[in-house]
Amino acid sequence: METILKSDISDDLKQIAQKVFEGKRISVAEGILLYEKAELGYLAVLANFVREKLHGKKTYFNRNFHIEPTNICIYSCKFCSYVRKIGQEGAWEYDLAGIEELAHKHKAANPTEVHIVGGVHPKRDLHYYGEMIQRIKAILPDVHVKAFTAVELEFMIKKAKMTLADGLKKLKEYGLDSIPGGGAEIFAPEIRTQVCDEKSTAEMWLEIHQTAHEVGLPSNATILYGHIESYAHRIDHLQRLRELQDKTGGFNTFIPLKYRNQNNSLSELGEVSTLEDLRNFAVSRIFLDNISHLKAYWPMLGKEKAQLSLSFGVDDIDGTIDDSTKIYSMAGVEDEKPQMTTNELVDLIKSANFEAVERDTLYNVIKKY
Ligand code: V47
Ligand code: SF4
Repeated sequence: METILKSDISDDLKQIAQKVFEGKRISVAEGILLYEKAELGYLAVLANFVREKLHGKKTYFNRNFHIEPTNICIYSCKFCSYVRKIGQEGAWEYDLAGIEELAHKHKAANPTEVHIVGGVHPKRDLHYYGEMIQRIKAILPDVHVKAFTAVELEFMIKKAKMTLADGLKKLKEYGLDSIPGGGAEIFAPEIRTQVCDEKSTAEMWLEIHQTAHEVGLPSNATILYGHIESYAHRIDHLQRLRELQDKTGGFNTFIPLKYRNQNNSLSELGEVSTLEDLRNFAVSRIFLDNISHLKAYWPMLGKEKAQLSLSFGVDDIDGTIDDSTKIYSMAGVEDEKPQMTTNELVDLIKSANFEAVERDTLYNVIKKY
């Protein structure tokens, strides 16, 4: 740290380092400056300082699987490789019996979490998904149900003609335990309207998460980066999350999702470099001083890059997955069958000199390795 403060870097970057070491919040302008001017090694030192202050060397993972009930969606986000319309080739929709089969199939792996995420199906409302949760919990009574992006929630609650608060309370009664971070994409309207014009607005996404926190449902947050957004747009996104977190404290984890470019309408854009991924993790860790955890979602990033990210502020690499998600293989990620055993996750973490900790969804420690 001393070296950073004395070294040959600009005064504005030194001031940012000073603030970070003193535990002070950095401003929007300083966040943009970090993206634009700071070298990777410099970002790594600052991000790792924040990470170690919060979590030491602990690196979290869980035993989870996904259920993707359907890829049929009323929207057509330009970055989405997974969406299909009713009757289109490649469309799928599980009925409730099919969902029960999936729960049975994954039971043997003894998961602590099921993550449910899918398209916004035109015919299904809150009560259908409520029954889905109940049937899953009848098979897996102790599993934590982390389900439905704000975009799916907005539609299913409106379709059931309920207010946001009543809809979320009702889902909680059905057994919903928390909300995943998807659907946030990028909040800045000038970019959001270009990449996902039709789906929930930024304001609606934030209102749903605020309401969820108020009714006692914790949640995660994401950003979709590496397409047509600028650094200022990324910081604007982080700033809106930081503001909401100041109000509610309901976010557990922030998950930057790298735009993957196969089989979608933005394919010609290409993908950003690993260097950019690491810079993005580091700036997120430094800027978001009030969200405890930073996750590298390995099915999206790849195992080795997820491991590398642990030195750039990341303290969580998601879970075993058990080959249960198609979102990323359809967008071009090499790993066609995403699954890791507990031992593989532990090895990945330990071989990078971090401490592996199995957690539940809310970061209660299950086992230290
Ligand atoms: O909102 C869609 C993203 C998200 C692409 O809360 C894409 O723990 C990259 O939110 N390239 C859904 N990303 C997944 C999600 C998530 C994943 C893991 C953990 C958690 C959590 C949440 O997937 C969507 C969208 O941003 N996405 N297409 C693509 N081509
Ligand atoms: Fe639908 Fe989600 Fe794909 Fe957008 S990202 S088209 S909301 S499934």
